[in-house]
Amino acid sequence: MIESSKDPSYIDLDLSLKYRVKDISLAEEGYKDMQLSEKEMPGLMAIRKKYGPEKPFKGLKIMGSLHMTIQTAMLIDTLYELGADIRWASCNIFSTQDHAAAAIAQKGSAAVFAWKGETLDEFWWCTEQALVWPDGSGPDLIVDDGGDATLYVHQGVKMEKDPSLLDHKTNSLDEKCLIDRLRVGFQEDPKKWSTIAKKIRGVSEETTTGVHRLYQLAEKKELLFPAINVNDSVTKSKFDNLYGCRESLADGIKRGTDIMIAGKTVIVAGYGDVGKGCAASMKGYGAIVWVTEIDPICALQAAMEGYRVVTMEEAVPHGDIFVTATGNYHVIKGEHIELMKDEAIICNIGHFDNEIEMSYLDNHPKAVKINIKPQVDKWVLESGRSVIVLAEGRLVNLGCATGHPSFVMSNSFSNQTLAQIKLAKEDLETKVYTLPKELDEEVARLHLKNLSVSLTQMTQEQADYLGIPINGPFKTDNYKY
Ligand code: NAD
Ligand code: 3DD
Repeated sequence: MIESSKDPSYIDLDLSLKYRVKDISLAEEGYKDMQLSEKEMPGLMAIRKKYGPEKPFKGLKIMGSLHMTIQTAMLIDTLYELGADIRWASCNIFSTQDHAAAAIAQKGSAAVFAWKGETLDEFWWCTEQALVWPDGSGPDLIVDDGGDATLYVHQGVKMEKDPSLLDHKTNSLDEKCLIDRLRVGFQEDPKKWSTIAKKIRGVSEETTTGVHRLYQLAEKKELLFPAINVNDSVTKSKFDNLYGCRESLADGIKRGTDIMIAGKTVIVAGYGDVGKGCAASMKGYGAIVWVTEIDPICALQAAMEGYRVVTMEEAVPHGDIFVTATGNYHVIKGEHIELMKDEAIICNIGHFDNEIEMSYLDNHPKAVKINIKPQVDKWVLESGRSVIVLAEGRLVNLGCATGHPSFVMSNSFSNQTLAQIKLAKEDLETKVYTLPKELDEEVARLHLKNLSVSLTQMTQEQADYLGIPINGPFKTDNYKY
């Protein structure tokens, strides 16, 4: 028997809304900030120039679930200029820049439902508002970051096939909010999500964790539509994840705490693309950087770069600042927190908020939370020692700062736009794709001029010697940092 009553925290869909943002009067500031980004986003500008006239998205609806920042506003305007009808939500409750959301809302380039500091109920309401058009139809294409929009559709279809799942009890508030919404949707239309899923041409996924979820769906033969793994374009993960975090991690920590990093011991959990950028950043500030890793190759890389590689257990008594960058679960547990120095700073830069066991603090009868300022909390433990937790364990660079700068996001979002064009134009099989090397190199070329790079042109003799075309595609393994 499916519970008929709506949970009191349930928020009704209102498809008559053109947008819901924190403060529409911030639009002017948003426009100015977007204008400043144009010069820093040469890839997007070039793509608007090249594909704008043909309007590849004409007649197509695009839903986005991606941090609603100034850089994302520039992506939205690019998709709009290429003809799309767009609805947008953020993929994180803290990552929206309210002036960016206001600018998009006022321009009308997308129906946007996003504001900084959403509750989880509001987050899932925004996601559904962005997934459903006023006539009740869904998107043709999805731009996803972390996979929550893809999850919404897949869980909807799953529960329509087996309605008993709507009575599933969970300790996860995130999951509960989603199930509550799916239950109401099912009662209104038991075919809602199956109908929406049938029309979806595909999704392009921005980040490592979202891509991981896609491959898991594909492995279980549960993927409902084609997917393009944007993260593994070299000009995305070896730039955004690496160089983006190299700049935006420090921004987040400093805006949150104003802490001096030099001389401190910083523990970076995970030495993948993001962890490499984080470690380099902290080293650049003069910190002593220790790394934790599970992968022997990444651990060896960290050691060869001069970082101490330790276990979290070895690190906890020494760390002043802890950064998780693993995409994994409970990498910093309650037992670790209890052994940390007084007023150690803990933050996460991975996509989801489960890298730090926040439930240990939230549920501990003797742990007291003192809010210092938005997204900065001091937790006083039973021992009397305290820890400072940033952005409630959610990604610190977007929760406490404004994320990566425009130039590196221009690389990521050029890939996103090219992926969306591929999904719009080609009827693909339902599996996970990556973009061809040629497109990766095209994205790189679009960004060289801004850095006054003079690219060397090979002679035909050299190309013949290497056995590759004179203007590429070039070797594919140069970038394994
Ligand atoms: P990655 O797979 O390249 O690196 C993750 C690393 O963590 C791997 O080397 C893995 O071996 C290691 N790891 C896994 N579990 C571990 C554990 N228990 N202890 C220590 N190390 C462990 O992934 P990535 O591209 O570096 O991304 C990491 C996370 O950051 C993902 O969730 C991704 O979605 C997210 N991300 C965030 C931003 C941002 O702006 N905040 C940008 C890009 C990616
Ligand atoms: N991400 C980081 N900075 C961002 C920004 N300024 N705008 C939008 C998204 C931003 C997150 C991305 O790095 C995303 O690609 C990811 O998480 O991988």
